Amino acid sequence: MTERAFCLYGESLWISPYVFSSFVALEEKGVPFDVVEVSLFEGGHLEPAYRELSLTARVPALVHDGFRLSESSAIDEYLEELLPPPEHPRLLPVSLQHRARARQLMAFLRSDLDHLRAERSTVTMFYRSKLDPLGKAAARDADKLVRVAEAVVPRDNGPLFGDWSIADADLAFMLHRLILGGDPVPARIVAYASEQWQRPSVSAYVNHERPALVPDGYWAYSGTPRPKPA
Ligand SMILES: N[C@@H](CCC(=O)N[C@@H](CS)C(=O)NCC(=O)O)C(=O)O
Repeated sequence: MTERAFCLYGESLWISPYVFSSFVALEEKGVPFDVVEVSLFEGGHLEPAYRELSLTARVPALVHDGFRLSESSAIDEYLEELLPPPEHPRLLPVSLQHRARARQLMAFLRSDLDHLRAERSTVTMFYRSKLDPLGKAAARDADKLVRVAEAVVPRDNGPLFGDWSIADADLAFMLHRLILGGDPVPARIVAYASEQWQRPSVSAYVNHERPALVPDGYWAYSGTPRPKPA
């Protein structure tokens, strides 16, 4: 299957915010790793072999020397503890309270803003589509996201906790749903998110080669249930 100690199971369009987070974590740690692309639209994640490997039958999943782990934030935390700072680059802030705040933000980004996620899906980020204006509920989510970002992004628009952390990558990803969609975002938050988008570990995922969409669009894959928006 893989020659390297770390193997990340991702999806084949390179549009998953969760695979993104774990990919960035591996890149930051500087360990060699393989990526296996699972086609969600062909139901690859529902195949017995993948269900055997992933507790949740979702991507990402990390396999490390035979140890299998699902859930992107658990993978991020596992890598941080397995390859701890200062010997290895840090994913989470030094201070206990900053670490708690980073986890707070990561949990929020994974559990809230469903309407925004639906109307500014990651397909719209990476396969530019014509977008309708945000509906009422999604606009409320957008306001909430911007309010949160304004509260946590420091005045100098630099990383959230002084030094970079994986929470910066996760927040920048969510903000780019709006930025790439042409939705209004305050200039200083755009400056923050754009700076994060340039980080080499982040841009390695963002600018990864992607396959063309089938002509009828993203949902035209036959025989598979429509997935939840990522
Ligand atoms: N909470 C999970 C979410 C993972 C997730 O929803 N992955 C999506 C792709 S973005 C997936 O595998 N969808 C297929 C499905 O749910 O059937 C994490 O953080 O890893």
